[in-house]
Amino acid sequence: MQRTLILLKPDAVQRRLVGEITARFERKGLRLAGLKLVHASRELAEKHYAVHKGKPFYESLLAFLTSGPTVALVWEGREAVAVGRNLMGVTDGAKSPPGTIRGDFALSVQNNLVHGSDSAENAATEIALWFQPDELVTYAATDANWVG
Ligand code: IDP
Repeated sequence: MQRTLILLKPDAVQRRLVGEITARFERKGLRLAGLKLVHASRELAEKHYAVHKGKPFYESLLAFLTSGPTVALVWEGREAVAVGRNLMGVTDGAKSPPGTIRGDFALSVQNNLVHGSDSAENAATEIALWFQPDELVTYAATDANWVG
Protein backbone atom coordinates (compact mmCIF):
# COMPACT_ATOMS: atom_id res chain seq x y z
CA MET A 1 0.00 0.00 0.00
CA GLN A 2 1.37 3.38 -1.01
CA ARG A 3 0.38 7.02 -0.61
CA THR A 4 0.74 9.85 -3.09
CA LEU A 5 0.13 13.60 -2.96
CA ILE A 6 -2.01 14.94 -5.77
CA LEU A 7 -2.56 18.69 -6.17
CA LEU A 8 -5.30 20.15 -8.32
CA LYS A 9 -3.44 23.35 -9.07
CA PRO A 10 -5.11 26.81 -9.25
CA ASP A 11 -6.01 26.41 -12.94
CA ALA A 12 -8.02 23.26 -12.11
CA VAL A 13 -10.02 25.17 -9.49
CA GLN A 14 -10.52 28.25 -11.69
CA ARG A 15 -11.56 26.10 -14.66
CA ARG A 16 -14.05 24.18 -12.47
CA LEU A 17 -12.38 20.83 -13.19
CA VAL A 18 -12.07 19.71 -9.55
CA GLY A 19 -14.93 17.19 -9.73
CA GLU A 20 -13.92 15.85 -13.14
CA ILE A 21 -10.29 15.27 -12.12
CA THR A 22 -11.04 13.91 -8.63
CA ALA A 23 -13.51 11.43 -10.13
CA ARG A 24 -10.74 9.82 -12.19
CA PHE A 25 -8.72 8.99 -9.08
CA GLU A 26 -11.83 7.68 -7.32
CA ARG A 27 -12.92 5.50 -10.23
CA LYS A 28 -9.44 4.00 -10.55
CA GLY A 29 -9.92 2.51 -7.10
CA LEU A 30 -7.60 4.66 -5.01
CA ARG A 31 -8.78 5.45 -1.48
CA LEU A 32 -9.04 9.08 -0.39
CA ALA A 33 -7.02 9.70 2.77
CA GLY A 34 -6.83 13.51 2.83
CA LEU A 35 -8.52 16.45 1.14
CA LYS A 36 -8.28 20.20 1.65
CA LEU A 37 -8.51 23.53 -0.16
CA VAL A 38 -5.37 25.62 0.36
CA HIS A 39 -4.31 29.01 -0.94
CA ALA A 40 -0.58 28.27 -0.96
CA SER A 41 1.78 30.86 0.53
CA ARG A 42 5.01 31.74 -1.23
CA GLU A 43 6.86 29.79 1.48
CA LEU A 44 4.83 26.61 0.85
CA ALA A 45 5.22 26.97 -2.92
CA GLU A 46 8.99 27.45 -2.56
CA LYS A 47 9.27 24.30 -0.45
CA HIS A 48 7.05 22.29 -2.77
CA TYR A 49 9.01 23.26 -5.89
CA ALA A 50 12.46 23.57 -4.24
CA VAL A 51 13.93 21.19 -6.82
CA HIS A 52 13.19 23.73 -9.57
CA LYS A 53 14.89 26.70 -7.88
CA GLY A 54 17.13 28.54 -10.36
CA LYS A 55 15.31 27.29 -13.46
CA PRO A 56 14.04 29.94 -15.91
CA PHE A 57 10.39 29.10 -15.16
CA TYR A 58 10.78 29.02 -11.35
CA GLU A 59 9.38 32.49 -10.51
CA SER A 60 6.49 32.08 -12.93
CA LEU A 61 5.73 28.64 -11.44
CA LEU A 62 5.62 30.09 -7.91
CA ALA A 63 3.35 32.92 -9.08
CA PHE A 64 1.06 30.31 -10.65
CA LEU A 65 0.89 28.06 -7.59
CA THR A 66 0.18 31.02 -5.27
CA SER A 67 -2.34 32.68 -7.62
CA GLY A 68 -5.43 31.03 -6.10
CA PRO A 69 -6.64 27.99 -4.19
CA THR A 70 -5.27 24.49 -4.76
CA VAL A 71 -7.05 21.26 -3.83
CA ALA A 72 -4.62 18.97 -2.02
CA LEU A 73 -5.45 15.27 -2.00
CA VAL A 74 -3.78 12.21 -0.54
CA TRP A 75 -4.64 8.94 -2.27
CA GLU A 76 -3.77 5.47 -1.04
CA GLY A 77 -3.57 2.19 -2.87
CA ARG A 78 -1.40 -0.33 -4.62
CA GLU A 79 1.28 1.48 -6.66
CA ALA A 80 -0.47 4.79 -5.87
CA VAL A 81 2.51 6.90 -7.03
CA ALA A 82 2.78 5.28 -10.48
CA VAL A 83 -1.00 5.09 -10.85
CA GLY A 84 -1.24 8.83 -10.13
CA ARG A 85 1.47 9.68 -12.65
CA ASN A 86 -0.23 7.54 -15.31
CA LEU A 87 -3.58 9.22 -14.73
CA MET A 88 -1.93 12.66 -15.06
CA GLY A 89 0.04 12.14 -18.27
CA VAL A 90 3.27 13.97 -19.15
CA THR A 91 4.22 17.51 -18.12
CA ASP A 92 3.40 19.27 -21.41
CA GLY A 93 -0.36 19.19 -21.91
CA ALA A 94 0.09 19.42 -25.69
CA LYS A 95 2.15 16.20 -25.69
CA SER A 96 0.13 14.29 -23.11
CA PRO A 97 -1.90 11.44 -24.62
CA PRO A 98 -5.69 11.54 -24.79
CA GLY A 99 -7.21 9.70 -21.86
CA THR A 100 -4.85 11.32 -19.39
CA ILE A 101 -5.93 14.33 -17.34
CA ARG A 102 -3.43 16.66 -19.00
CA GLY A 103 -4.03 15.07 -22.39
CA ASP A 104 -7.75 15.68 -22.13
CA PHE A 105 -7.81 19.12 -20.48
CA ALA A 106 -4.41 20.89 -20.71
CA LEU A 107 -2.51 22.57 -23.54
CA SER A 108 0.11 24.43 -21.51
CA VAL A 109 3.43 23.25 -20.04
CA GLN A 110 3.08 25.32 -16.87
CA ASN A 111 -0.68 25.40 -16.40
CA ASN A 112 -1.11 21.65 -16.52
CA LEU A 113 -3.78 21.25 -13.83
CA VAL A 114 -2.25 18.57 -11.60
CA HIS A 115 0.77 17.68 -9.55
CA GLY A 116 1.53 14.11 -8.52
CA SER A 117 4.42 12.82 -6.43
CA ASP A 118 7.06 11.07 -8.53
CA SER A 119 8.37 8.62 -5.90
CA ALA A 120 7.19 7.12 -2.62
CA GLU A 121 9.97 9.01 -0.85
CA ASN A 122 8.96 12.36 -2.34
CA ALA A 123 5.32 11.55 -1.60
CA ALA A 124 6.08 11.25 2.12
CA THR A 125 7.93 14.60 2.10
CA GLU A 126 5.22 16.37 0.09
CA ILE A 127 2.36 14.97 2.17
CA ALA A 128 4.09 16.29 5.32
CA LEU A 129 4.37 19.69 3.64
CA TRP A 130 0.68 20.01 2.78
CA PHE A 131 -1.00 18.05 5.62
CA GLN A 132 -0.80 17.75 9.38
CA PRO A 133 -0.72 14.07 10.48
CA ASP A 134 -4.19 14.33 12.06
CA GLU A 135 -5.67 15.56 8.77
CA LEU A 136 -5.09 12.14 7.19
CA VAL A 137 -7.77 9.56 7.79
CA THR A 138 -7.34 5.80 7.69
CA TYR A 139 -10.41 3.63 7.26
CA ALA A 140 -11.45 0.36 5.69
CA ALA A 141 -12.79 0.65 2.16
CA THR A 142 -15.86 -1.56 1.88
CA ASP A 143 -14.93 -2.56 -1.69
CA ALA A 144 -11.29 -3.39 -0.86
CA ASN A 145 -11.73 -7.05 -1.84
CA TRP A 146 -12.95 -6.00 -5.26
CA VAL A 147 -10.46 -3.29 -6.21
CA GLY A 148 -7.44 -3.97 -3.99
P1 IDP B 1 5.60 17.21 -13.44
O1 IDP B 1 4.59 18.11 -12.77
O2 IDP B 1 5.06 16.61 -14.72
O3 IDP B 1 6.22 16.19 -12.52
P2 IDP B 1 8.10 18.77 -13.28
O4 IDP B 1 9.22 18.66 -14.26
O5 IDP B 1 8.32 18.23 -11.89
O6 IDP B 1 6.79 18.16 -13.96
O7 IDP B 1 7.75 20.32 -13.17
C1 IDP B 1 6.91 20.80 -12.15
C2 IDP B 1 5.94 21.79 -12.75
O8 IDP B 1 6.67 22.93 -13.24
C3 IDP B 1 5.17 21.29 -13.98
O9 IDP B 1 4.04 20.52 -13.62
C4 IDP B 1 4.80 22.58 -14.65
O10 IDP B 1 3.69 23.21 -13.99
C5 IDP B 1 6.04 23.43 -14.41
N1 IDP B 1 7.02 23.35 -15.50
C6 IDP B 1 7.88 22.32 -15.77
N2 IDP B 1 8.64 22.60 -16.85
C7 IDP B 1 8.27 23.84 -17.26
C8 IDP B 1 8.70 24.70 -18.33
O11 IDP B 1 9.58 24.37 -19.13
N3 IDP B 1 8.06 25.90 -18.45
C9 IDP B 1 7.08 26.30 -17.59
N4 IDP B 1 6.66 25.53 -16.56
C10 IDP B 1 7.25 24.32 -16.41
